[in-house]
Amino acid sequence: MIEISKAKALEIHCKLWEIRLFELKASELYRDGTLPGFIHLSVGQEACAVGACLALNRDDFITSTHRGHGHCLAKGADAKAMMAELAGKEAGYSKGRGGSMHIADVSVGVLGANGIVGQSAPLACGAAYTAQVKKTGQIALAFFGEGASGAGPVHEAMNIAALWKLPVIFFCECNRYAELSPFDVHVSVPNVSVRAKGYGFEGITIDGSDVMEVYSSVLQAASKVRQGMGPVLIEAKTHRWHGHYEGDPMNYLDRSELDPENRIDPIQRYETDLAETFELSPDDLLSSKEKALALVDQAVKFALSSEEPSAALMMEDVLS
Ligand SMILES: Cc1ncc(C[n+]2csc(CCOP(=O)(O)OP(=O)(O)O)c2C)c(N)n1
Repeated sequence: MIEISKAKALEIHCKLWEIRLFELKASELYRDGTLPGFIHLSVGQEACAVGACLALNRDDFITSTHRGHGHCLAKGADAKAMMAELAGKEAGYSKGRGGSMHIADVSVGVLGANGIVGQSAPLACGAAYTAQVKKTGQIALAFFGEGASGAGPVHEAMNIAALWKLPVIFFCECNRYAELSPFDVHVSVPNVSVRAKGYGFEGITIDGSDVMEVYSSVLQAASKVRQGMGPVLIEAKTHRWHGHYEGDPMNYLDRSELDPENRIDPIQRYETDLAETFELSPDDLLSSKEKALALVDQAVKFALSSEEPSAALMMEDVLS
C-alpha cells in the first residue's frame, strides 16, 4: 500500500465524510421540498471521487457527470456555493440557474458536472489537448459511468486520445446500473476496462470501494499520461446506494441489494484500515467526521440563508 502521513489519512477520511454527509443532507432537503429540481447522489461511491482527485494536482482538470457532487467536492469545489446552487440561490456556482448538474469551478480544475451522458470524455480531451499544446504539464481526468461507456462520444474521445497521446485518464465508475438497466443488459464485455485495448492503450479494473487502491491506481496512471505515454482507462467497480435519482423507487433491484449487510461501505472499510495502520481511537475518527459535519452544516446554513436570485439577473449571461 502507498505510504501516507497520519494527517493526510485523516484528511481523506474527512473528505469521504464531507461528501457522504453533503449528499445525505441534500437528500433530506430534497425530500422535504427545500431543494428544487432533480438530484442524483453518489452515496456509496465516495472512494472513487476522493481517491481519484487526491492523485491529481490542484491545476489538473476533471470533467464530471450528472452524479457529480462527490467529484466536485473532492477536487476542491466549495461546499457552500454547491449547496447554494442546489437550493437555486444567487450565491450558487451558476447563480442558482443550473442546479446539481451545473457546477463548475475552474479555479480548482473542475470543468463541470454534466447532464449529457458521455460528454465528460470529449471535454476532458479538449482540456488535455490544450495542456499538451501549451506544454503546461497538466492532465485531465474524465469521470463517467458504465452506461456512458457505450456512448459514441466516449469512444470517439478514446480514439483521438490514443491517436494524439493526450494526457487524459478515462475513469469509469462502474456502479452496476445505468438508470434502471443492470450492467449485463447493455455492456457487451465483462469489464469496461477491456475496451481500452481496442484503442491501443492500457485499461485496468480496480476496486472502487477501496480509496487507497483508487488513489494509487490514479497516481500511477497520472504519472504515465503526464509523461506523454498516452491515455489510461481505469474502471472502478463500485455501488450506488441510492436510486438513479432521488425519489427513484428502485423497483428494478432485488430487495436484498438494499440490505446494508450486503453493501460494501467504502468509509467503514477505510476506517478499519486507518485505525489499524495509524492506531487511531474511535474518538480520532469521530472528531474527523465532526469536522466534515461542521463543513456541511455551514454549507446548508449558507445556502438556506442566501438571497433568492433577483429578477434583474434574469437576462444576465443569456447568450441567445
Ligand atoms: C446523451 C444522454 N442520453 C441519455 C440521458 C439520460 N440518462 C441520464 S443518466 C443515464 C444513465 C447513465 O448511466 P451511467 O453512465 O452508468 O452513470 P450512473 O447514472 O450509473 O452514474 C441516462 C441514460 C442523458 N442524460 N444524456
